[in-house]
Amino acid sequence: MEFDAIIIGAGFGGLYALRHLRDEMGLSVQGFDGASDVGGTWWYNRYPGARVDAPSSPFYAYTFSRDLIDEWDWKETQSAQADVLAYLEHVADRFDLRKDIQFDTFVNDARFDEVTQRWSIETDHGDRHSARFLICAVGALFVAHMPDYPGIADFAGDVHHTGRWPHEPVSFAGKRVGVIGTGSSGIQSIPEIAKQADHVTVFQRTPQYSLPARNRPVTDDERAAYREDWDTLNTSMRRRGGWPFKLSRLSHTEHSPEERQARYEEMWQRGGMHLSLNSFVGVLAKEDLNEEVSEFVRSKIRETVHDPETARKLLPDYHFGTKRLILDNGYFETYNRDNVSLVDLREDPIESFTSSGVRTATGEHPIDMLVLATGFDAVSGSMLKLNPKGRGGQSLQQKWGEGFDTSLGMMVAGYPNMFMIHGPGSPGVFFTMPLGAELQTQWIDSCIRHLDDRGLATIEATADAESEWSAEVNAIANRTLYPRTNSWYMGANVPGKPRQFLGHLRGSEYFDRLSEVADSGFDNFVFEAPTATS
Ligand code: NA7
Repeated sequence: MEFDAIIIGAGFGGLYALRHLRDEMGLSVQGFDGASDVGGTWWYNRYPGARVDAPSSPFYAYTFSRDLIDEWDWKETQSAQADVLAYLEHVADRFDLRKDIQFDTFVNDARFDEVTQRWSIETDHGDRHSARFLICAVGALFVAHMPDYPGIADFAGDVHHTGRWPHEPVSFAGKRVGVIGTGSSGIQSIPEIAKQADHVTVFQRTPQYSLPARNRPVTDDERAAYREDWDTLNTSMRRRGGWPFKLSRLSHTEHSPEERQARYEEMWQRGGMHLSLNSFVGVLAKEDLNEEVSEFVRSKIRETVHDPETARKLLPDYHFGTKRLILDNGYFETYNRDNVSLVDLREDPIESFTSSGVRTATGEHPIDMLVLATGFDAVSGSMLKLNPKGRGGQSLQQKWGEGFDTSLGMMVAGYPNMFMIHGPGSPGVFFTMPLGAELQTQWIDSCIRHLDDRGLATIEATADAESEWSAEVNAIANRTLYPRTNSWYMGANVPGKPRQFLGHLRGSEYFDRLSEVADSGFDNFVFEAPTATS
C-alpha cells in the first residue's frame, strides 16, 4: 500500500510521530512494530525492578496534551515499567493509534527509490509498502548485546536477557541465579531477584556509581501542584534539556570542604539525579569536583556494604557519572544478604560456561538460571539492524562503517526523507526522551511543510553538514569527562563498534538548534524537485 509516511516503532517516539503526522498534519500514516503491542522499550524491558531512571513522574511523559497531564495519575515518583506501559497503552487508546499500527511485524528492508522519490519497505510477512517519508523511531536501546563466552550456548538452564524479558512470569524461587552485568538493568533487577532466589551470583565487569532513587508514592497534593504549575514546568523542561527544575548555580570553589560534603549529603538524601545535576556546577566536567563526588559515593558504598572485601569490589574507579548514572532501590544493601555473592570479573574473569555453571579463573559457580543484563548496541544498533538503503543502494551499514555521522541526529546524507527519532548525535538518551521525541517530530513537521509549500519532493542532509554536526557533538562531549570512560555512550560496550560519543549533551541548545534550522529554511540541507515519475 502507499502512504505519506511509514513509522517504524511504536514506543514513545513512534506513537507521538503517528499521532502528530496523522492527526495534526492529516497525512496517511502506517506504523509497524515487531512487538505485539505499543510500548517499545517498555514492552520489551519487563525484567523485575524495571523502572524509569531519569527525572520521573510526571516528567517522563508526553507534554503535548494538557488533557493527558490532567487525566493520568502517576503512582510513584520513579515509575515502574508496568505503569509506563499502561500509560502508553492509554495514550494509544485515547488517540486511537493502534488502528494504524501493524504489530508483530518487523520491517526487514527499507530502500529509497531515486526515480519515484519514495521509500519502499518489506516486512517479515513479505508485505511491501511505500511512503514518501520514512520515520525511524526504532529505539536507542533495542538491539540486545549478548556476551560471547566460550560454552555459553551449552548452559542448560534458562537464559533471559533483561531487554527481552519473557511475558509470562519468571520464578526464581529455589534457583541459583547468575547475573552478568551491573548497568541499570542489573542494578534494578538484582535486589528483586535476590528476594526470591536461593542464591544470586553477580558477575561484575565494572562497578557502578548508583544513587538512591528514593522512590515513593506521588501524593495527591503533589499531583495537584504539578498540574497547577504545568506550564512553568513544561517551559523549564524545554529550557533545561528535559530536566524540570532549576539547577544549582553554586560554585564548589566558593564553599569549604565541610559545606561541600553537607551539600552532597543533602543531594544524596534527596535522591534521584540530584547529586549529579544539582550539587555544584560542573560535576561532570571539573576533574577535582568530580573526584570529590566520586569519593563521596564510594564512602556511601563502604558505609552500606558490611563485608569490606565485597565493598572494595563494588568501588568504581572512574569519573562519577561518566557511565550512565543509575538510580537504585536498595542495590548496595542487597550485598548484605546471605544469598548474594559478587564475582569481580576484573580479578577473576569468566573462562567458560558449562551446562550447569560458570567457570572463572578461581573456580566453578554453579547456577540454574542465567540473567544477562548486558545492555544494548545502543543508539546506532537499531538503525544498523534496519539497515536502510539510500541513494545508489548504499546500505547504512556501509555508510556508518567507521562512524555514525548524522545531521542533527535526525537525517543522514544519501537517505532523503528519512528521519530518525533519537538517532546518534541527538540528546535522546540524556533525559530528553519523550519531550525530545516530540520536538524532533515537530521539526519533521516543519520539513514536510517546507517541502509542500515549495512543491519540493525531498529534503536531505549533506556530508558537510554531517561533519560539522559530528564536530559539534564531539566538541561538547570533549568539554566534559564523559569521553574518558568506556561506556555505551562511547560505543565502548560492543566489541568492534566505532568509538564515538553517541549523544548531544546539551538538550536545550539542541532544541534551540532545531528551531533555528527550521526558521532558516533548512539552510544546511538540500532539496530535490519532483521527478517526472514521482
Ligand atoms: P548497560 O548500561 O550497557 O549495562 C550492561 C552491563 O553489562 C554493564 O555492567 C557491562 O559492563 C556488562 N557487560 C556487558 N558485556 C559484558 C560481558 N561480555 N561480560 C561481562 N559484563 C558485561 O545496559 P543496561 O541494560 O543495564 O542499561 C541500558 C540503559 O537502559 C541504561 O543506561 C538506562 O538508560 C536504561 P561494562 O560496564 O561495559 O564493563
